[in-house]
Amino acid sequence: MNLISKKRGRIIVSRKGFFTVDSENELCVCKACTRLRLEKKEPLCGDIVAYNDNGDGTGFITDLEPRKNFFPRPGVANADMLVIVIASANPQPDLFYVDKMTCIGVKAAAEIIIVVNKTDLKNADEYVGIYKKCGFRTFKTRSDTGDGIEELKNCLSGKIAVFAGPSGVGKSSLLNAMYPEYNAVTGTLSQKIMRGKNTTRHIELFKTSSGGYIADTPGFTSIDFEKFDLLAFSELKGSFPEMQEYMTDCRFRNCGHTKESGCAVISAVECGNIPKSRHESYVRLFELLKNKTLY
Ligand SMILES: Nc1nc2c(ncn2[C@@H]2O[C@H](COP(=O)(O)OP(=O)(O)OP(=O)(O)O)[C@@H](O)[C@H]2O)c(=O)[nH]1
Ligand SMILES: [Mg+2]
Ligand SMILES: [Zn+2]
Repeated sequence: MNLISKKRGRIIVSRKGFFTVDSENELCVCKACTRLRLEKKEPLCGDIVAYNDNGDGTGFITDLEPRKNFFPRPGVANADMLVIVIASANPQPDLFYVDKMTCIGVKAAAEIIIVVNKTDLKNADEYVGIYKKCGFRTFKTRSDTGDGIEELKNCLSGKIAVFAGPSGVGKSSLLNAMYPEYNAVTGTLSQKIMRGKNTTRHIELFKTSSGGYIADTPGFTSIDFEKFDLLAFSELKGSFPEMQEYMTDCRFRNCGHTKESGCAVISAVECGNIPKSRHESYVRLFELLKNKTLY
């Protein structure tokens, strides 16, 4: 007969209602107990949970500890970092996408890391310059030669990091370069679509050799952003860290910082203290979010 014991651990895989909980490297595949389901408390990857271990590799999650934060899509709790990966070229960076992602990271109070990969294809200084000015930590990498990989790996050490970025920028390649045991699928989109046909979508945290966890997620798409109310209009002004110090100096107290006269944010853009592309993204988001009913 197996003895049930009470344990505490972190969810590292969520798949079709089953959760793999890691407790000091011992894995237990759990279901959520009925009470949690009735209370609509949905366990997420990254959650610290209390569970009953049946002693045979299965168990029941009985409680969720309070979360530091969570990313609603892809569904990861307690992330320390949001690592936004772009390529210096191929695909061409979509800065509006990056800026939407930074807003989501700021809202979750996760540290934002910007990685510009494929620096062999084009000089990455322009993009790195933009995001350094915002106060984000930035890295230039090449996953084929390993340039910048060690620095990025050190920064992730001991942290829970969510990787996000458009398809093809090299997220999986970077993870493979940092952690050879990771074995992520890389390659062209068409190859992946073929492969992806039979693979179940699930969310998984990979435990790294340096004591942290990585979520290599398909990431958020811009459709998610509009559909899921990831950011409310009332949260927009607080979502651009580099603008905060100027916002209090505008002529009008209720300044929208989009085109008002006497706007200190616009002056800072004009004299180069705030990157122009960031302000353009702010204005686009302002227009996008202001007419939404749900704030
Ligand atoms: N030139 C160059 N190509 C790279 C570099 N890193 C990755 N690639 C290539 O870019 C392509 C896409 O890489 P992946 O790692 O699959 O990209 P991904 O971001 O994981 O893409 P999704 O899984 O679709 O989101 C592959 O063909 C890689 O070989 C790099 O530093 N330089
Ligand atoms: Mg990938
Ligand atoms: Zn203003």
